Amino acid sequence: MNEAKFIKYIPQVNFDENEMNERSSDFLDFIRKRRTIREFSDKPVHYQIIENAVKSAGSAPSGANQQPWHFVVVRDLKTKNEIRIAAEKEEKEFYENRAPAEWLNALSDLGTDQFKSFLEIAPYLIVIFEKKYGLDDNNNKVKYYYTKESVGIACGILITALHFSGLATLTHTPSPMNFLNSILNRPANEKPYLIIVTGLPKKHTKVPLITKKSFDSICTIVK
Ligand code: IYR
Repeated sequence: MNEAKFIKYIPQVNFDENEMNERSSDFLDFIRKRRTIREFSDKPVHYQIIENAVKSAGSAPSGANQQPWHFVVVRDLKTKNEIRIAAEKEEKEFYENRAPAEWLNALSDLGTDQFKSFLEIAPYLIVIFEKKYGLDDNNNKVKYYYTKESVGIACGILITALHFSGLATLTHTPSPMNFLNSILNRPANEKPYLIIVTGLPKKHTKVPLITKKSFDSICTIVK
């Protein structure tokens, strides 16, 4: 059995209660301004912003600290075009044949369709892969734990970091997404999890008039 090693934990922040209240309320105002957009500007975005956001995501907690994620940042237009073509093929099938009426009805307020020009127009696609298992130096499988939960948390931090930097995002999930393994040359232990499309919004773009559930309906307090 390996001996776990510990170092002293130094709290990075030490706010008084008023400051904490104010910060939590400021954060709430800020995060509520996040909206998923579907029309992007083609204006370039400085690469370092994307790298910093991915590094933020990579700081996420994960099952047994196994960090079961891989991020592919795509700026190359030819690759974005290949992804668009493959995604639109799946989406056409989804909207025309695969999606049951109930699903299409659930999407009706969002104004989505099979056309995904944002995959080419937005300056960056960040494709997140979930590592279902690891590989050791001899290429033997290493079991990974809670990979879905871990990658979900990392994606939440990624979206928050991009929003904090002033960029807009779209969480895109063409289904199935396995074409991303071949286009992006990723190994079989990695399963595409999400595409985060990011950049600046197209001028005057609109977002659907939707609301979030009330606090009382999403939370129960046990006193
Ligand atoms: N993947 C399709 C459909 C879609 C599904 C859900 I659930 C959404 O919240 C939005 C879209 C598409 O991208 O159009």
